[in-house]
Amino acid sequence: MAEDLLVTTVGAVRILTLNRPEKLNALSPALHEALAEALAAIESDDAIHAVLLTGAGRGFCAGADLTQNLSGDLRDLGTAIDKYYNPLVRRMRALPKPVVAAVNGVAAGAGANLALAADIVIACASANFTQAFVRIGLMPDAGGTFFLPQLVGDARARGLAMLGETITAAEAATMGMIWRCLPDEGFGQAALALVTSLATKPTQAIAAMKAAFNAAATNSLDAQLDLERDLQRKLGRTPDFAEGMRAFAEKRPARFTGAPAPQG
Ligand code: T3D
Repeated sequence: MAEDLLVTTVGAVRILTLNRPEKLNALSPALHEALAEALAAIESDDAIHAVLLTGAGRGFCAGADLTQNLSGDLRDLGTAIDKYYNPLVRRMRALPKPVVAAVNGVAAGAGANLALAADIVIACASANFTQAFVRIGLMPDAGGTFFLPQLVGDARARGLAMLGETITAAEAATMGMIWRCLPDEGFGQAALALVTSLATKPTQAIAAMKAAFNAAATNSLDAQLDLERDLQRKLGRTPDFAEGMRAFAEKRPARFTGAPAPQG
């Protein structure tokens, strides 16, 4: 049987490919468990600087597997959310490395919100997004009611959630839901190029940005200014900052290593 999640490494990039194409990569318990294991491995691997999340076949992810999830103890949807969806979103947001979602096809329900939990979302022109929950009597989960208003504003978030309409990747980009809509042709290579470029950037700075953007959702301006000061102070002590300054003075591109600041 094919693995539900394909895990490959290209340089400092870990590629996670949801691999249940016959079900548009719907999230089964086994796929959730594979994702949790893969993200835990990335957390503890200093050689991995960036993550690419994508789907096999014509879909990105059709959300919860409606043929598997709704049985046994998972009939209580809160149990499934506690066990799988919330840890997944928390893990992606807390990971001190950038996650790029390359949406290669339909992203529906929790599949759409899984993409939105990434740091940067790109989608090919033929991809689309739908908050499909309302069609089956549910509400957005996997962080949808948090991410959507932040990204597209309250009016559009409510429209998307309550109407459950499908929007194209181009519309998603226009309304600020995703970073960019790219042509279908060469999408895989473009996604890899983007994440490879992210992997060469100063890892500690990217991690600090991620922490700051996460905190901004709930911080006051005062608290956020203090956080920026504290994080920048730490970055000022990293070898990557020293390298960035040297490279500037020498008029050459910086070669970052991602090494942490020396202790003390
Ligand atoms: O249970 C919990 O864990 C709680 C958490 C819930 C979170 C959620 O995500 S709820 C929302 C779940 N997702 C959906 O409601 C979307 C269901 N799928 C669709 O509406 C449509 O499939 C799509 C709009 C995504 C795509 O439509 P289309 O016409 O391009 O493809 P299709 O023909 O509908 O699907 C292709 C196959 O994938 C088909 O199988 P078949 O008939 O060829 O054997 C279809 O049944 C299967 N498939 C699609 N989505 C799912 C799925 N199988 C299982 N689960 C799915 N979510």
